[in-house]
Amino acid sequence: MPDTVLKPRTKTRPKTERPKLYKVILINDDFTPREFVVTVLKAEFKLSEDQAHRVMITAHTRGVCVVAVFTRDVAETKAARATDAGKAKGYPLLFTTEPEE
Ligand code: TYC
Repeated sequence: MPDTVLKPRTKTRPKTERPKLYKVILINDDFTPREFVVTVLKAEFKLSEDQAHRVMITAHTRGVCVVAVFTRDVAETKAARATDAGKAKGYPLLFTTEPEE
């Protein structure tokens, strides 16, 4: 077709918003038994015995350890449930959350 004027097409890719992720952090204390920490990590965060043991030891020696990252809701729910599991046994076990950079 002569003199066909083509409209420039700039393809706009719809931006897929990725939800912000939150870290669940395990805090060390002097009272919660190591084995109990491992049990909670396995139950609430689906870690293997090996992974759970490594996370527990890291928190034990360094003071804190990142357990996993989730969307905000999931991170907060899991941190609260894991903290409550300790509280139910009279332990000061604590999990917190913080946004990823
Ligand atoms: N420090 C505890 C002990 O010696 C074990 C422990 C590890 C507790 C990690 C909490 O986040 C923790 N019994």
